[in-house]
Amino acid sequence: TSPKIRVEFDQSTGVAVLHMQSPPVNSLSLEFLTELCISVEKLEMDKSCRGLIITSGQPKVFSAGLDIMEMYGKSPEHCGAFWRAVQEMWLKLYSSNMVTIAAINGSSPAGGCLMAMTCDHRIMADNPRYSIGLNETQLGIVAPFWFMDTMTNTVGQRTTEMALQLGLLYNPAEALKIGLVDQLVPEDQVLTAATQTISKWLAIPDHARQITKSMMRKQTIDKLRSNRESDIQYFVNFITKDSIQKSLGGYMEMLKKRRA
Ligand code: CO8
Repeated sequence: TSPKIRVEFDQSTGVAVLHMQSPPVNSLSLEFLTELCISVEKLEMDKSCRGLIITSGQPKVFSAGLDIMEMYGKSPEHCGAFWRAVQEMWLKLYSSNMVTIAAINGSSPAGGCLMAMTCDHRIMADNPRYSIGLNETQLGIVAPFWFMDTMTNTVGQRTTEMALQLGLLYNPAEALKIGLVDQLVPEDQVLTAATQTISKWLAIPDHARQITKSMMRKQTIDKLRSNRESDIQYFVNFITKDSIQKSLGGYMEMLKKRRA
């Protein structure tokens, strides 16, 4: 199979651009997550790489979030392995020492929004057809505590409480207003703007910025690190329930019908 991740590293700036290229919608499958984690880990270990821009190589979509097919009709063992990979992605990105920027050039629901929220700065294409948010309740599922924590850390308690219960998806203007994204730019300028913004972040001494970032995020990260196994157990029990499987099945059908 062709690679789902393409990394371009510019030695002169120390910035890597990670292009997600898993057609049609960059859904986060086990294979995709494994490849993503390996790529990020390689960059993390490369001392010359100081910044990471994450973007999509697919038109109209940043990432559709978790691959629903990895959670639908699968064995508990499979669901467990999948969930461990989702945790790993979040841990790697949220605790990265690099400056991370999400160049959100399309819709970014659920797990896609989570991935964007792990970054230090979010730039979104100013196209009202795109949306971003944690819409889990709309699928009849519950965002795990660390999804909630990440959103709370980004936009605050009250906004998160409302957004999560209603499963809100925000258009770019609304997302900017609540601080879910930091900057809107015309669609064809997302990557250019990310490159400009990252150079400002890179002007700060690395060690001071890195320690500050890790102090700010430590509590949230430790909470998952020390509860990984029970979080996996909880997920597997939840997702394999008949009622939840039924909701997921109905949602997939709705996605397909919507297009027909
Ligand atoms: N997983 C698997 N397949 C998907 C997904 C997905 N997340 N999203 C889209 N697809 C499929 C579609 O079914 C469609 O398949 P087909 O070609 O066979 O009909 C194909 O991808 C293309 O999709 P669209 O035609 O819908 O493409 P559009 O460009 O019109 O729209 C969107 C793109 C906006 C991304 C749209 O596809 C969409 O809204 N997708 C659903 C996004 C979503 O709700 N994701 C939630 C995933 S759950 C999650 O991330 C967190 C779960 C936490 C679990 C906690 C439990 C305890």
